Amino acid sequence: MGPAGKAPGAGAAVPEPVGHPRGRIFEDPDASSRGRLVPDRLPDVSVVVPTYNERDTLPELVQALHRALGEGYEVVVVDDSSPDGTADLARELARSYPVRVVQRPGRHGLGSAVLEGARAASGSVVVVMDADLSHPPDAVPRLVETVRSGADVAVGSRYAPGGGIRAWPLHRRLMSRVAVVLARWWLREKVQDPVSGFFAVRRELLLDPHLHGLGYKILLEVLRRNRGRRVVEVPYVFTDRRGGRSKLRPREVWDYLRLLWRLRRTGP
Ligand SMILES: Nc1nc2c(ncn2[C@@H]2O[C@H](COP(=O)(O)OP(=O)(O)O)[C@@H](O)[C@H]2O)c(=O)[nH]1
Ligand SMILES: [Mg+2]
Repeated sequence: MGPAGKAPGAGAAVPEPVGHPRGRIFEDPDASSRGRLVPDRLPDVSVVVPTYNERDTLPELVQALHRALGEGYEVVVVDDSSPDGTADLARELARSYPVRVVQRPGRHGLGSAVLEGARAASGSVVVVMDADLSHPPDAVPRLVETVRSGADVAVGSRYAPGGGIRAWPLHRRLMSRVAVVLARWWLREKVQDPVSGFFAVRRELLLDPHLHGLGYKILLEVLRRNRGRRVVEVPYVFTDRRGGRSKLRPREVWDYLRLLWRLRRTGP
C-alpha cells in the first residue's frame, strides 16, 4: 500500500525532469496546475517522433495527431539537440498538447531515438512516425486499431496493395526499392515494406535489449527479432516531406548494409 494522500494527480508536485541513460525527459512545469496534461490514467498510445531540425512541420504534426487521436495518447518527441531549436518548440507545444520531450545531447541516429522514445513512453501501443508529415497522421488510428485487435506489429506499408508514394524524387524511390529487395532477399523477409518508418507495435517489443537501433531501419530489426508473431500491413500513401530537408546521409545507407549483415548473422 502506498502512503495516504498520494492519489495520482492529487496535489501532484511539479514534475522534475526525469534522468535518463542518455536523454532527459522534460515536462512542462506549468502543466500540472492546469490539469490538462495529468490525465487520470496513463495514455494508452504513445506516438514516438524522432526529430532533428524539424521546426517547420512539428506544430502541424502535433495538431493533426490531436485531431486524429483526441485523447488517451501522448506524443514523445525524441530530439537530438537540433540546432534549429526543435526541442524548445516541442516544449512550447507541450503547454497545449500532451507532448513530452526527450532531449539527447548529440545526434545518435533515428533507430536509437525510437528505442529511447519507447523506453520513455507510457502507452502499451507505440506508433513510430517521421516529423515531416510524410506519414499521414490520419492513418495513425488504423495502425493503432490493428495492434489493439491482436497484431504485434502493424506496418504502414507503401508497397502493399492500396499503398503508394507521391511526389518523391526518382532517386529516393529507387533507393527505397533497392532497400526492400535487399531485405526480402538477404533476410527472406515476407513483409512488402520491411523498411517502413511508419508503424505501430506493442511497446514491449521495442524494449527488447537485443535491439541495437543501428541506422534508420529499426522496423527491420523488430521484424527479424519477432519472426512468427502477428504482423499486419496497413497500406498508406507516403508523400515527400512538407518542410525542412531529409536527414538521410551516406552514413545511413552504410549503416543499413551493416544492419543487413548483422541481422543475417545473428538472426534466427
Ligand atoms: N532524434 C533524431 N531524429 C532523427 C535523426 N535522423 C533523422 N531523424 C528524424 O527521423 C525522421 C526521418 O528522417 P527523414 O529526414 O525524414 O528521412 P527520410 O524520410 O528517409 O528522408 C525525421 O523526423 C528526422 O527528423 C537523428 O539522428 N536523431
Ligand atoms: Mg521523412
